[in-house]
Amino acid sequence: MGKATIDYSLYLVTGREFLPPGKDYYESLEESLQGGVTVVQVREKNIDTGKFIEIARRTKEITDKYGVPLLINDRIDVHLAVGSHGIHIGQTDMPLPLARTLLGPDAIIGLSVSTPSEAQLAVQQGADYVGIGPVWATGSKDVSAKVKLAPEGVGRVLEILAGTGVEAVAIGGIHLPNLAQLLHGSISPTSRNHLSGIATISDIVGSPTPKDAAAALRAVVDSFKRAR
Ligand code: TZP
Ligand code: MG
Repeated sequence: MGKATIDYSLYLVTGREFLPPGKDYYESLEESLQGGVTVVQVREKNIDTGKFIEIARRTKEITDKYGVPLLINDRIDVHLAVGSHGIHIGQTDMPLPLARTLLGPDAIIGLSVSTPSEAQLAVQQGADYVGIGPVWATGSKDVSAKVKLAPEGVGRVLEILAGTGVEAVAIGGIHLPNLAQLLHGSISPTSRNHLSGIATISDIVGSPTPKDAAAALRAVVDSFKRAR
C-alpha cells in the first residue's frame, strides 16, 4: 500500500463530548468533511475497546467516502482492527520506536510535543509529523490527561518548529479569531520549517454548523499556505 500522503491543512480531532446538544457525531463528522477537513483523528478516552473499534470503523467508512486519511489516538490495537492510516501518540504513551517496530514503515505515526527537544527526538525517531501544543489554554485537554501542559504561545510554537523539518500541526485553543495570529507568528525567515496545518477539536465539533466552521478555518489556512 505504501505510506499515505497526508494533507495536514485542517486536522480534526474528534471529541464527542463537545457536540452541541442533540447533534449526532457521525452527522457532524460528515459535515466537517464537506467543509474541508483534510485528516481525522479518532480520540476516545475511558471507553470500552469494543465501542472504540465500532466508532473507529464507522468513522472510517465516512472518511473513506471523502478520501480523507484516518488516524487513531493512542491505540495500536484499534488502528489494526479498522485498518486506519496510522496512530497519534503522546509523550506518555507507547514509545515511538516501539510503535514503529510494531507497525512498520508504512504506518503514519504522529507525536504530541511541547518542547524543542521533544520535537527533535520525535524527528530522529521517525515521526511522520508532530502536533505542537497546546498553543493557547483550552478546556479540551481533558481532566484524564496524564500530563498537564501549560499553553505554549505562538512564539514558542515557532521555537519548537524551527529545529524540526518534519510535518507539523499546531493544536490547542485555535479558533477563527486567533488563527491568523498563529499562522503569521509561526513564520520565520530563519526557520527550516513551517506549520503544515492546524488541529482542532472544539472549534469544529462544538459548532452547530461544522461544515461552515471547517470551511472558515480551511479558507484561512489555504490562503496562508498560498501566500508563503
Ligand atoms: N492536545 C493538546 S491541546 C488539545 C489536545 C488534544 C485539545 C485541543 O482542543 P481544542 O478544542 O481545539 O482547543
Ligand atoms: Mg495519548
